[in-house]
Amino acid sequence: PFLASLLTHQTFIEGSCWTTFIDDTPELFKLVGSQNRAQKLLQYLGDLAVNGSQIAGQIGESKFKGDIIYPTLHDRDGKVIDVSQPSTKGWKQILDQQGPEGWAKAVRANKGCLLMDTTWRDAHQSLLATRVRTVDLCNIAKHTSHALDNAWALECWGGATFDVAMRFLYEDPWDRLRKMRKLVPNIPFQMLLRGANGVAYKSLPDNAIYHFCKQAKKAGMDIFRVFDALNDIEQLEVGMKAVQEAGGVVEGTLCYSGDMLNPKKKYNLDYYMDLVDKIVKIGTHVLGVKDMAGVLKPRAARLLIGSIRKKYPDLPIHVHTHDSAGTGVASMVACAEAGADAVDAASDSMSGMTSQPSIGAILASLEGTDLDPGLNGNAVRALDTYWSQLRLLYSPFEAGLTGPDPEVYEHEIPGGQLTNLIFQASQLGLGAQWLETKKAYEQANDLLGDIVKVTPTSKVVGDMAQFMVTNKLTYDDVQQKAKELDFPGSVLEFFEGLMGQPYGGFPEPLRSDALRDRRKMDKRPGLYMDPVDFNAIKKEVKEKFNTTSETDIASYVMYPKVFEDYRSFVDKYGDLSVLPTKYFLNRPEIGEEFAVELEKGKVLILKLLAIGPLSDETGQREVFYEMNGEVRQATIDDNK
Ligand code: 3PY
Ligand code: ZN
Repeated sequence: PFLASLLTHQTFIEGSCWTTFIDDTPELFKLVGSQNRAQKLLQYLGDLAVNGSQIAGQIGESKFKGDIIYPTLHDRDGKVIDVSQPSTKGWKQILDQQGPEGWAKAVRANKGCLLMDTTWRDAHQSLLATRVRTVDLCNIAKHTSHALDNAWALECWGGATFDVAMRFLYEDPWDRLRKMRKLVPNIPFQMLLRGANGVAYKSLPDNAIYHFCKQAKKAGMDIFRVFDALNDIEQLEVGMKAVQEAGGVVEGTLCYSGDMLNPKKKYNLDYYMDLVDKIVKIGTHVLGVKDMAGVLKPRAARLLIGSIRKKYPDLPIHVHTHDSAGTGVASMVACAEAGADAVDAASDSMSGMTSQPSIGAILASLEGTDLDPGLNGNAVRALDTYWSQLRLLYSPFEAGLTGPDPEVYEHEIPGGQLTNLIFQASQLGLGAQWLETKKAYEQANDLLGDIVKVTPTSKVVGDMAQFMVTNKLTYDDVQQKAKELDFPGSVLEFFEGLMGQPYGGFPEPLRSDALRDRRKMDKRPGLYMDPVDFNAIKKEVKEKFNTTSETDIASYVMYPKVFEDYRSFVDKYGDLSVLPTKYFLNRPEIGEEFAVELEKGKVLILKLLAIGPLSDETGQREVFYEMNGEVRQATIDDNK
């Protein structure tokens, strides 16, 4: 292709070629580059045509295959809003002008209860296995900047989105953040940070967390909800300090577990108030209350938020919940009435059950009261027409939830994990086993000492539960046979102390019996780790991946293997973030024409022509595509 590009270049044809012509004519290489990219894309499309989607976890094809219809938004006077440009007015401007402290004061002075929309992060993490792609966020970004112009924030990054972007979507999470930021300049961005675990599943050296937060702030992040899965204050402090140093808004967060109203339960009001005191002492701009399983009942919400508000009148409070039991709207309204400054909600079509409660329903409940969130309900509903189509586009990742599960008050499985476990059980056809797993989850939690359950400790309890079901072990069996049992890796890591220290200590003798001669850490894991040697890592990343980007380095430090696999995929297929989701997940019909913009102004018009017969010799097939009027073919291994 390079030779073809050289031979057809006008200067070359005219014979006025000078000796450094090749060096001075970068478009020759660009042509080669885009031809290369086109060929790689063809390879992906060919693979999809022969073998079906390679996106792990996909079951079947999308329920929506039409062209997406974009909403028309109207302002409060009924005038059409021009969405060709994003809105430039919102809480982001106040944050940028006044800094985190000034912004926190302005938030406290605001009469209404603000809403954070979680559709871009937790809602799809909880309902669609975190599979929503950058292109689908960017396509609705300008509309969103108008419809949610008075929102507290858009939760759009962190949590599982970071690794899933690379692991399953073959995208760079940092690229997503930068793109979204450009398109939404007026609404603060919020992310979820797992304290000393960053966005990983166990602790990293402290300097890795500091480096990560600095990059995130630089790429456009504003508010960092920092939690620790065990409410271990030392683990939490690492994340909070890293955000502080990066110049971000610190939302030091307590994770709500159990039932505060039940005197027999471990975590009571005194426990939470003591935790709030500790978070405030470290220094936080906002207090986050994170109800990851959706077990904060309205009456408990009123008591908890009311008590915090009374003790800390100047501290902004931001509450997060999941609607698993169906009480999400009632609980969030109760929080607003008790003095919360902001609560979380998701676009109606992406809300309910294991996701956040419906933004439309919360808006309707608060509209016209002193707590009115200040959003235009018509525009918010219009925005949701986009998400109703997207929900069907991503239907291959639905877990098949059919209704609320008030049993969550017993098993306390966090929203995202509940979806995953149901999905796994239905994939394996284990309906009855699912009921057993739920019961085993409760028992596993008791065995582990009734711990706070959220990523990564929720995985520990889930793994233990599945281990008990698979090996037909009762609660007593586990205790009695602990010295001989081959416990799951995550359980051993938890017992070692790699996820921090649980409130009330580790269960003994189970911990010692399970660990045998493995180490026991009785302080936070970061104290046992050497700092990341960033000079050495930089060299390694340059050698292995030919990049010096600080965000690539941050990805590699957080997830070395995932990053490596992601880069090999991109080497093979190119950057697929440009491919519309419909064609990323589904094979087109024969003869169906579609366009892909490889880069600005470089559009490919593609049409699947035919899939050739299977060659007995090679086990391959030829796939024929028309690409900008020319027939192109790709040779594909048939893996079926
Ligand atoms: C995460 O850590 O990804 C969570 O969403 C926890 O609730
Ligand atoms: Zn959540």
